[in-house]
Amino acid sequence: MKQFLSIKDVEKPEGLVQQALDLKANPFGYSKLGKNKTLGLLFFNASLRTRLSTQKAAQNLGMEVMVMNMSTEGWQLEFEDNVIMNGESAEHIKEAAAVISQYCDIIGIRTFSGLADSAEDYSERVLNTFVANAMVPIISLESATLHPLQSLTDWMTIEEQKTVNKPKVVLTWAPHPKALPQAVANSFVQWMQQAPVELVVTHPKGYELAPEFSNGLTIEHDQNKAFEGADFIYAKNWSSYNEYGKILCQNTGWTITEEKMSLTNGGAFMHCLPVRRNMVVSDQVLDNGNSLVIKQAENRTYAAQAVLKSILEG
Ligand code: SN0
Repeated sequence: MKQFLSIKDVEKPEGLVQQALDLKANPFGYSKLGKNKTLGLLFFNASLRTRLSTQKAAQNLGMEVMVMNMSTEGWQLEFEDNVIMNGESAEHIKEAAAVISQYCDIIGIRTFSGLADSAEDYSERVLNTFVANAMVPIISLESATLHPLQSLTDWMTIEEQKTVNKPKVVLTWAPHPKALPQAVANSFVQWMQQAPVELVVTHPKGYELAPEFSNGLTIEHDQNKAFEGADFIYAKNWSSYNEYGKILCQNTGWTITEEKMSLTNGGAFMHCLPVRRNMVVSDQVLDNGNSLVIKQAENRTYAAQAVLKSILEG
C-alpha cells in the first residue's frame, strides 16, 4: 500500500481486515519489520484512541514514534499558494511537509472539518496539501470527511463478533449537543458497502450524507423499524450535510436505549468513542454485556498495525 487516506487506497479491504485479525492473534510476529523506521504523528485536533493505538501499533512493529500537537506546539501553517505571509501563519506547508519527511518514514495526520463550508471540508485541503508536499507515505488519522482507521476497525470488530454469515448492520444517527463532522458516518458506509453485511442507515430527515456516500444506501427513517432484526447497532451523531454543519434535531427520542436494543436480534452496540452518555446512548446499553465499544478501541491497535505493515512492505 502506498498511502492510507480512504478505502480507495486499499486493494483488498477484506484482506486488510484479515491481516488485522491475524496481527491481533500474533502482535509481535513482525516486530523487526519497522526497525530503524520512524512514524510521525501530527495532530491538528484532540485525540485519545487514535494517538495511543497508532503509537502502540508502530511499537509492535519495532518502529520509533514521534508525536506532535500541531495546533498547540507547531508554527501556524499556511496552506495557500502565492500568498504574502504577513498574517498569523509562520510557516508554509511546503517547507513543513518537506522537513517532516526528512525525519519520518511514514506520516500520520489528524485534521478536522471546519463545518462552515462543505466545499472547503470536502476538498480535504490540509490532508491533500500534505500529500502533495511530503516525500513519504501519508496515513489519515481522521480527516475532514473520512476516518478510515476507524472503519477498518469496525469491519474487523464485526467480522470478529458476528454469529451469522451476513449480519444486519444498522448505522443510526443519535442526538448530540454539538455539531460534529460526517467523517465517521461517511467512512463507515463506504467500508460497509464492500463488507459482507446488510447495511441499513437510519436518521431524521435532513441528515442525508453527501451524495457520494449516500447513493445506493438503504435508508429507513423510522428508527424502530430499522432496528428490527439487527445484529449490530452502530450509533453516531453527525451534523447536516445539506444545511452544512447545522444541528437540525436534538430529539432524544433517537437516543439508543435498552428498549430500542430489544427490537434487535440480540444486537450488539457499537460506537467509535468518545461518546456522550445519555445523549447518544443510555448508561444501561453501554454498561451491559452487549456493548462492543471497548473491544472496538482495542482493535484500533491492530487495524493501525495492519495499515503500517502494508505500507512498510509496500
Ligand atoms: C469526533 C467526530 O468526528 O465526531 C471524533 C470521533 C472519532 N468526535 C467528537 O469530536 C466528539 C466531541 C464531543 O464534544 O463530544
